[in-house]
Amino acid sequence: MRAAIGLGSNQGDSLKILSGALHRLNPVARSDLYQSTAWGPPQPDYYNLVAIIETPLAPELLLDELLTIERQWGRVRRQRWGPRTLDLDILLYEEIILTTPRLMVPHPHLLERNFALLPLAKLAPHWLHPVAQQSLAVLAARLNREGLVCLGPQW
Ligand code: A4P
Ligand code: MG
Repeated sequence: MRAAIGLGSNQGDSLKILSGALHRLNPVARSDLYQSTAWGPPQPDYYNLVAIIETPLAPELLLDELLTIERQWGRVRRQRWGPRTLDLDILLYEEIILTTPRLMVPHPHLLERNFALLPLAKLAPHWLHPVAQQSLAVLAARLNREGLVCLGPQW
């Protein structure tokens, strides 16, 4: 199954942490690295990128795997939308719509976050957002690039 994972970090050695997480995810495709103004309470800028993975895991089990990777990098959950060493979000999972107490897919903020949607739309422009019923390319064209700086492929 194909899933899109958003990676973010704004604490600790972010580039090393993201590179380590990427290694664990073993993606079939990955975006450039971006620096982006924080969304939520005032906090340092984030480093963000997006990865597409092929996984045999069902969405809930994939979430467990992502939480394990987050913990491995010292993630401590405090404030909602607050600073973090590593944040891994399931942005899309095939064209599935899923809402459980632990998991919402597509990610509820994907369409408003340029640091998630723009890199993902570049990797997979024809992927259909199952709620919006439009391709990522069409949806990304609506967003501006405010606060978003592309740092290139990095590793
Ligand atoms: N959860 C539900 N749906 C999902 C999903 N699709 N993917 C649940 C992953 N997790 C999902 O997550 C809390 C719980 O959400 C998870 O345990 C899972 O059961 P969390 O990462 O601790 O999130 P949070 O901080 O409490 O809130 P939220 O809404 O999940 O935060 P986000 O959306 O992860 O946002 N600004 C920039 N520029 N770049 C960023 O990457 N990230 C955040 C965090 C805030 N501002 C940012 C960035
Ligand atoms: Mg999260």
